[in-house]
Amino acid sequence: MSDQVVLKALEHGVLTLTLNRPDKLNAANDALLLGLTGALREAADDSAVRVVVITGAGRGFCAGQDLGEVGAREMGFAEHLRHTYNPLISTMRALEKPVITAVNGVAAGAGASLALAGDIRLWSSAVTFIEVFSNIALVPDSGSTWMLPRLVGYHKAFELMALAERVNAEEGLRLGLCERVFPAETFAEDVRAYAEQLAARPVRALGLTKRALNQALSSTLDEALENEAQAQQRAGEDPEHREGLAAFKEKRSARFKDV
Ligand code: T3D
Repeated sequence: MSDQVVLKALEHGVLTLTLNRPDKLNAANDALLLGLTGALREAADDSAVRVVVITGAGRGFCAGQDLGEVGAREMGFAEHLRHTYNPLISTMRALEKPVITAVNGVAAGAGASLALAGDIRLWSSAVTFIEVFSNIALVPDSGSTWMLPRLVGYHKAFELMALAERVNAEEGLRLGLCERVFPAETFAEDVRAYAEQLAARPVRALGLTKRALNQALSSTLDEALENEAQAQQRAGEDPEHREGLAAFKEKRSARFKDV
């Protein structure tokens, strides 16, 4: 077993980042958080990376902050969040490439926030999702207060946070916390196939789409229309668009990976 807390593997345009502290359900220490953020920043500049997958080793996805480290550190909570979790979530949201959170098992606390922060959330049938913060009398962080009410509405978000209710995969799909649920037995293969399918799409256009959607979450309609115009100008000048048009005219599948 590697002693690296974040494992990296690049195959067929898919960079898989695996949280690797399985004995603690991948509870996050600073090395894991800073390592994951650093790997995402590197992925931004690496043209070989078309899609990023974040997943966990062992039976957990991420159990949130490593509680063994909280008492030992000198930083206050706010400073710690600004140093670790906040840059991680901001980097994921700003990365102009699709990020899949492949949630293989329990996702709790900041691990639940991380699970929600993907552009596409794929869950194993074995997932338990818990906004667990109130069990230790903390406040949801790492973007949960922003993301969860947008997905389920204010009232359900408050209930999930107040009671730290366990959400299983069936309920998570119903609530819109994930896009797909795959059987636990075939989860790794199903995620790989899904990610490779996504990597064959026009990923620069998808990056611009991601940016425009994120801008639109806090803009007026007129601002969104202008952002779309600027993004479309860039997409329209990209070789991906020429390949898409050529493929349409030649009645064949587009080969976006080649351009
Ligand atoms: O500035 C800041 O740092 C603030 C940021 C806060 C962000 C947060 O994420 S706060 C929330 C922190 N997380 C939690 O409170 C979750 C604590 N864990 C649990 O409630 C349960 O472990 C789970 C519900 C996640 C899973 O339960 P279960 O029964 O499937 O597993 P388990 O037996 O409890 O855990 C397995 C092992 O992982 C166990 O170790 P052991 O006894 O086998 O040696 C357990 O102690 C360890 N573990 C689980 N979660 C954490 C952890 N170790 C450290 N930190 C954890 N968060």
